[in-house]
Amino acid sequence: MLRVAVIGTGFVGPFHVDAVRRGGYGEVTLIAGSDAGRAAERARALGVHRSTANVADVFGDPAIDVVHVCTPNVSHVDLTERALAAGKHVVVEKPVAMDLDGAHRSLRAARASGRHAMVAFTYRGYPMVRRARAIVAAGAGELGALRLARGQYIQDWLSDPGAYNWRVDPAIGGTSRAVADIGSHWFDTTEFVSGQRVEAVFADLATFIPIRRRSAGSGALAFGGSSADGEEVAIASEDAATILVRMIGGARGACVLSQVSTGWKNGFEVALDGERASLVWAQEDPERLWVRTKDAARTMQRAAGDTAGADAAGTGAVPGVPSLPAGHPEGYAEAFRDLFRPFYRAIVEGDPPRYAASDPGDEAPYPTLGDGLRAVAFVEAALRSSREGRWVDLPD
Ligand code: SOE
Repeated sequence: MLRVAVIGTGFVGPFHVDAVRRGGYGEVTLIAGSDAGRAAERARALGVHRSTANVADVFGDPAIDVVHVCTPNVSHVDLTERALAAGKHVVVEKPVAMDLDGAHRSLRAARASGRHAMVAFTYRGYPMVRRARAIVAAGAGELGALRLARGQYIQDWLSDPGAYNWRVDPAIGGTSRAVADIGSHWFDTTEFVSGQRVEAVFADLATFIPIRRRSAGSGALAFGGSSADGEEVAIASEDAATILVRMIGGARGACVLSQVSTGWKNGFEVALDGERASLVWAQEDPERLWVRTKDAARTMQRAAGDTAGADAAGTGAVPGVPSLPAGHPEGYAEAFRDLFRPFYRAIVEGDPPRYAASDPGDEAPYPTLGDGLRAVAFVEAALRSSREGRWVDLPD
């Protein structure tokens, strides 16, 4: 049984703990966080026996095989490097780094370590996202040549001035907010489903709430609510962005990203318009995939085996995995479980680790640090494009 440590006591850590347990991938033996009390409380709440405020306890424990880095963005690179140097396999939250240099450092550290390392691009874990990818991969089949990649990722948890969280602090969250936090998901899922790479972006970033109120302890978690008082803090990172994209294969696209779209909670949508058909998948209705042709619009739903077999190829059902049969809705939590399955399987089976960004036709079984780096390149390109008012290429 693999031993697992989760570093981070915020919103996403419990989903990692839950996924490891429900997938039967390992035993979570340690929770680490910068605050001893919070780490202990979180460990108690999740039924994990040990907690620490000293990350050295994680890296120095030879019994720990896998480390999940679920901390604020600023520490992703450092913790990834240290975990890999200590011989651990690593799962790191997105964005893998706050800038491209950091993403390169993590990728280099992974290659040097020979360990498995992945980035938690959650939405690849949904069965209907994988189904969409399979439909597109059928190429000449159902969709035909891709014309447009469209979509949105809109939320409202930062939509009023009393909503504050580490993500709005550039020193902790990074220069970019909406693009890095949720735009990275749109970018990755769109490239994953379409099998095509974005080559250039033209972005317009907007900050609608230039001053927010920060009160002690308020809004520590994503979706943590807002507070009526607190000190006023000037905000530089973007609340929202509209981004045009050009894909290498000639397709064009656009996405709207926002954390201030009142009434929208996790409105993530990926849409691909091909010459013969169009696909739409929406995270808030995740078990359905819309396929539209000139004559008809139909929805596809999860079929038996879609989740149990959710490795990169969409095959290879794993006996004993507690997936629900089709018609029994699964969602966000299960996406983490299914995303991590091929990663843990690769560790157990001693498969060679993969580091490069996924290539259609030669895809890694899990999102690699190379994929994570691409998303950081997207964020940097969007920032620069918005600053300079021009198209900016992504590096190859
Ligand atoms: C907050 O915007 C957040 O928790 C993101 O950080 C996650 O990656 C996304 O899945 C849900 O929203």
